[in-house]
Amino acid sequence: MVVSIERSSRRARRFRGIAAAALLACVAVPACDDEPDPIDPGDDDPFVLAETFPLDAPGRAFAIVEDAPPIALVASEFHSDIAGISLKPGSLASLFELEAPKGPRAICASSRDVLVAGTSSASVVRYELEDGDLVERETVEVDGPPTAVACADADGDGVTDFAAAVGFEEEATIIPFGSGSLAPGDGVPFASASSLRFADVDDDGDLDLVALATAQTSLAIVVREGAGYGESTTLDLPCEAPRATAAMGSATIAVACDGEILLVENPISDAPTVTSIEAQPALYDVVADDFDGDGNLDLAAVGIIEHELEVWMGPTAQLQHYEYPVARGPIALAISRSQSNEDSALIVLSFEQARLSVFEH
Ligand SMILES: [Ca+2]
Ligand SMILES: [Ca+2]
Ligand SMILES: [Ca+2]
Repeated sequence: MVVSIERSSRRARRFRGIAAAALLACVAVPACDDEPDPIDPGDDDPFVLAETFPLDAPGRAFAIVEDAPPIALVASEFHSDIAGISLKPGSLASLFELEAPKGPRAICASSRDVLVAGTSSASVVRYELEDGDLVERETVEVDGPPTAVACADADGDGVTDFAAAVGFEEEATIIPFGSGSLAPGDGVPFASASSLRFADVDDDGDLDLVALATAQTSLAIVVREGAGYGESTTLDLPCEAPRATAAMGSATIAVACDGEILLVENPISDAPTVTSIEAQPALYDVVADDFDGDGNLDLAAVGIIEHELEVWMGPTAQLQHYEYPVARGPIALAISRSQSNEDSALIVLSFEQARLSVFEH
């Protein structure tokens, strides 16, 4: 089933054009070593840049394991390694560096379980965090390059469930794996996915799968039915260059596009609605959660042209907008809420300048 969706509002975009090449263009330029200007937080600024951490190699993807303290896992696609960085407030430190499956392009974490997509090696590897170390548990070969992975406890039984998007173009599928293992379930055909998430799109309490295809500007949603998954619904997105998604509570998906975030409500109903929030060009990642524990869902996104972290604090009808400069080439964003619900941190991975930036609430 393919569903077309209409926007509920349109807003002017400040800038158009994607410069994926710009991501790489700056690596050898001395000016890239410049740190962003220090931020003078206003009285009501919800976040402050607390710390930056230089990485040995530019990271392509990262995930946070909520240990005590939390650990950032940064996958370096070109060096095929995974760096573990302790996010202990005030003293970020390198914990370990381990060999990854070749070309790690995507990584996810849930509880102490970690999944890594080895894109060049057409394999998916499951790790577990044990005594502060990442221990390899299982490797499966898949029918094509895995381009995205997802980890979450989809059915609430305390055991992590895994999924991967595998292959390009006509050969591409979404593979739900077994509970706690990488026993492959039935693949669901979908265009090559750049991102894959567990999210409760039908608001029935279990987590469904949401895949995003950047080239096709479409979402595929695979609803969980009992212990398995049903057929997929495809939605064409009314935006340009969508690169990431986030679950915004139940039944709403936030999509990071060029110059806007789309909020897609009730995506599997007959009439999904889309609201556009104006944002910087070339968004690369988005997260949604209640950052400050006030009961309203909030949003954050990063973009690779203006090199900013943008934050919108809820309620959704009256979002307050904040901007923070970050190290060049911010391509990934995650929330860490290990300290307490009111004390979350936003962690930004910058590719060009090979840095992690920690914004504390
Ligand atoms: Ca489970
Ligand atoms: Ca569901
Ligand atoms: Ca909030």
